[in-house]
Amino acid sequence: MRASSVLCAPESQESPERAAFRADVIKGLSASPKQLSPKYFYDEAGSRLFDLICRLPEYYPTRTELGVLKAHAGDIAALAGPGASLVEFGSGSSVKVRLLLDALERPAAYVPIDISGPHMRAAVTALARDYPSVAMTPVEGDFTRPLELPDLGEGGRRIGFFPGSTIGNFTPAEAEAFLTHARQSLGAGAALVLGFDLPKDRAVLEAAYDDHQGVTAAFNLNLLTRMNRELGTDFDLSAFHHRAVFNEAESRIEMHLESRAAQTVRLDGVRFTFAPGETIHTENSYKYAAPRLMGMAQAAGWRQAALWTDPRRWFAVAVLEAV
Ligand code: SAH
Ligand code: AVI
Repeated sequence: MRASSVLCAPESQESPERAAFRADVIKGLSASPKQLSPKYFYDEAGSRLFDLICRLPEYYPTRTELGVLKAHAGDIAALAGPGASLVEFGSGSSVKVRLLLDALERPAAYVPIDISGPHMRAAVTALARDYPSVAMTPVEGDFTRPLELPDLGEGGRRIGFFPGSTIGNFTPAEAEAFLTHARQSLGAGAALVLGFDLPKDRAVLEAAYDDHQGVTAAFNLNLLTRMNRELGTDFDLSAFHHRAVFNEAESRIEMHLESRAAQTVRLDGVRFTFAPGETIHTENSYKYAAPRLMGMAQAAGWRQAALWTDPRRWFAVAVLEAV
């Protein structure tokens, strides 16, 4: 047996996560139109690029949500009560949770959940230094699957935290299913602090997802780099370009990787062909009007306890309570 064929026997050596990634990519590139889940953006480079996106002048969601959270951290603390535990879905660099930890009365625990394990753990190590009295139990995993949450005891209230408008990266049906599962896993008496991006002018939206410096393009194209490295595909990055377009009928920004020419990409000996202009649909970012999302939350067993926006009404933060 040649050494190269040993190196090319991925099925026998790879982790369950890598095997699931491979299977999803084969399925997504075989579909018409071609598509991939945005959860695969977040390897270490993708998580770093996302942090850069958050600081871009065009990417208003992060700083707008931070403003809303700052204005209402005291209200959230009053709703949460003393000794609460926070569970953040898709915690990233754990920046926003600092506002809640600062405002809450004796917060007991913080459980960040993220698919980007090393990035999450580095963020939590820094956070733990600043909040030594808060028990921190990071969970690496996919929050769309059943996850075992650490035992948070019977002390204070359980508060789910789902900021960033990450809920917009699901389809509406997936978003409702997520809200249902979150209510079940957080349990009776829980609350959920949910940040979501509101519909607005197309030009503002498209600039936010296609910035001048090309950081969002790099974030999108990094998915090809990741597939080449982890799965052994032979994507030529210069043969694809980033596209972000607001699909008004669906009220969502779509990100695509568009093929500049007719080309073939190989994975495990299978050839995937691209016509010029054909795309891989890599992300949706739904922009929900508040009544629509609150209707979905209600169907998932939550009642609205509070809803705040910024003065321009670009971004909303809701507090939901389990019915
Ligand atoms: N909460 C932070 C980060 C949002 S970015 C903020 O508001 O700024 C979205 C985060 O969710 C990323 O850190 C990404 O790694 C994580 N993520 C995306 N899909 C995920 C999934 N299916 N399961 C777990 N984490 C996921
Ligand atoms: C994580 N998520 C909410 C971001 C968004 O705005 O949909 C991901 C992102 N994609 C491109 N820029 C940011």
